[in-house]
Parts: sequence; C-alpha cells; structure tokens
Amino acid sequence: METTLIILKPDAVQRGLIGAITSRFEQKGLQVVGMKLMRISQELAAEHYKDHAGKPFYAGLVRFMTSEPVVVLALRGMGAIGVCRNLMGATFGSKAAAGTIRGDFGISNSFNLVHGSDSPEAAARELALFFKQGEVLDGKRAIDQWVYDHSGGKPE
Ligand code: IDP
Ligand code: MG
Repeated sequence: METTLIILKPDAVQRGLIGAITSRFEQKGLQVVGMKLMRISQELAAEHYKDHAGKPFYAGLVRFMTSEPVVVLALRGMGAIGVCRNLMGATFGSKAAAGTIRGDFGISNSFNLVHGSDSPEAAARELALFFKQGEVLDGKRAIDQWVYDHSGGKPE
C-alpha cells in the first residue's frame, strides 16, 4: 500500500470542483486518509516546488499556488502514486487525454487543477510538508473487502 499527496489547486477550489475531482479518486477505490483546506505560504510553495526553481514558469507557479486556498489530500491504495498520476493525466490540460481529470476539467497548461506526487520519495517528502504528525488517519475501511481481492491473504 502507498500513500500519496494530492493538491486540489486554487483553480479547482475556485471553480467549485473539490467534490467532482475528489470523487474521481474515491470512485477508483483510493482511500482518503488526510484532507484539509489551507493556504500555501510562499515558504511552503518554494519548498514544495524547489526542483522547479529557476524554470521559466516557476514564479508564476508559486504566485498561482499561493493565490487562493487549496485542498490537500492524502490518498492511500495499492500503487496509489502511479494510479493517481494516471487519473490526473498529462501535465498540460490542452494535451491531457479525455477521461483524465486534467483532460476532462481544464484546458490551461499552468492552471491544471491538481498536483500529485510522482515517486515514493516525493510522496514521503510532500506528505511531511503538508500534514503534521497525526493528521493522516489510515484506518481500515469496511468496503476494502470489495475494493480489493483478499482471497490470497493480501490485497490484490
Ligand atoms: P506535474 O504537475 O504534471 O508533475 P511538473 O512538470 O512537475 O508537472 O510541473 C509542475 C507544475 O508547474 C505543473 O503542474 C503546472 O502547473 C506548472 N507547469 C509545468 N510546466 C509548465 C509550463 O511549461 N508552463 C506553465 N506552467 C507549467
Ligand atoms: Mg511534478
């Protein structure tokens, strides 16, 4: 099981898409184990996006991410990091495939609705940036017996 960090970016919140986008992840079978509405500070944006510092879009990205509140989610599931990236679609809304979140809800390249961690290392680092100790609550869900096949002794 993996846990990944998802951010519903300011455009998603302003456009009233918190429910619609969160539903995509829930309908897939991912478990919401952390969730909050928050503002991202300059310092947090800089730390979160430090790998992009110096790129042409960096200043605009930090301005965008700090402009209005976001919703941060911790999502848990088998292969959750890659599963979420697939659900999100390609980075640019104009290029993202239909059926993906970015492909279905947006057309902008920078206002692309959602962030998702791209590796186990990034997920661990980003979850620690956005959630304090004790804010991620990964209890058992009753529906997991139907979301996963447990007949072999472990979820498949
Ligand atoms: P990702 O969000 O699909 O992982 P990254 O390359 O990590 O994409 O870029 C981080 C964010 O920076 C993107 O989600 C998007 O909001 C913004 N971004 C990336 N490349 C561009 C660009 O060429 N123009 C404008 N914004 C960009
Ligand atoms: Mg990225």
